[in-house]
Amino acid sequence: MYTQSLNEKTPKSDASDETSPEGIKFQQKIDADLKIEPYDFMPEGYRKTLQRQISQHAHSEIVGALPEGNWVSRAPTLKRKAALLAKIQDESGHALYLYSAAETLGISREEYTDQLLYGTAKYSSIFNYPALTWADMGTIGWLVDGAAIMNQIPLCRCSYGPYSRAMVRVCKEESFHQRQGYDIINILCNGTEAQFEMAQESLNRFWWPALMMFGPADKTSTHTDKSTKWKIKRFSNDTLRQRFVNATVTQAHFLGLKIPDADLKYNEETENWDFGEMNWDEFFNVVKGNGKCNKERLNVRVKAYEDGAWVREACNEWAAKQAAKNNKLAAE
Ligand code: BYC
Repeated sequence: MYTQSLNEKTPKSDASDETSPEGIKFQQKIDADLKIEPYDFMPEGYRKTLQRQISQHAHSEIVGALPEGNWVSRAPTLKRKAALLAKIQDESGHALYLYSAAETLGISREEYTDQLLYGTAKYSSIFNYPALTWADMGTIGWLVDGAAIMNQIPLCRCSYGPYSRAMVRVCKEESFHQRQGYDIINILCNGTEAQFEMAQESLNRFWWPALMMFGPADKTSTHTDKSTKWKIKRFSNDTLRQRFVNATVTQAHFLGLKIPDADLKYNEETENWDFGEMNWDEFFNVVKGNGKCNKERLNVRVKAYEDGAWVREACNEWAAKQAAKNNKLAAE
């Protein structure tokens, strides 16, 4: 989509450039709600923040398909199998748009992949939890894609053009994913007692990890201030988390499910659902790589990448042969 941007060197700038005349103009553009495009001037901090966030987002889409891939062969009906396959395909597509948008910032997709597989790049904490039952496919769609939509709709208005445009399509597809998840849970909740219990047990395991997707509390978030100033972030982590809780509690109650939080209480004054304290030790532990599935998820990706090396080599050989043939024809 944007790979032509790699053909020429993207303009770079030094670290102090936020206060330079170009840096001041850049901020004025952001303040006026104009988009920043790949060849425009941008401070190095802005570029780095976007490289980090967009690539983390792309990695999340790829790793996010792994818990679902596990359930394709075990989906209960052909309809469910087809929907799950379509969802996984959509997620691979999201990763492609996002890697393409990230490439416009001067790092190639291969380098981003390297950072994930052999470096310290992150992906969303939520995908380090196992999908143990069929109900988890419903909960993941309902809560994980639901949280993703809450976080990503504002990204459609992000100041960086390629990222904001990629997010428009991503959000439309996430909306379908959220509905298919809610539909699975709805059917289970209206089924047998055992099916209802399966849905409740799944909600019990995924509720808090879904809230953690929004990132650390505002007071400990390291990037929010700068990202808000640059209009990469439109709302803080806590604001979006609260909106998600407000929307989801009502849905859970409609289904007859109980949110696993003894402190959950409607606050008439703020018109929000107040909720209990998050287990931040668990969050940071997962982010550091020590969650239930971190090692397994990464190992699967490394194996897939290394097993596919011969395909990449064959494609490069073929492309080189074609180029040589075309050059020879052109010279005749
Ligand atoms: N997991 O300063 P903060 C999806 C890291 S949905 C892991 O608040 P920021 C999907 C953060 O990177 C999921 N790490 O950061 C859905 C930073 O560490 P570094 C993907 C996390 O960036 C269904 C540190 O904590 N969505 O793809 O301002 C199926 C401090 O945090 C997490 C996106 O990526 C976390 N949950 O705000 C398939 C959306 N939270 O980098 C796929 C785009 C925080 O300094 N991203 N950290 O070492 C964002 O909106 C923001 O990056 C976040 C974090 C709100 C996630």
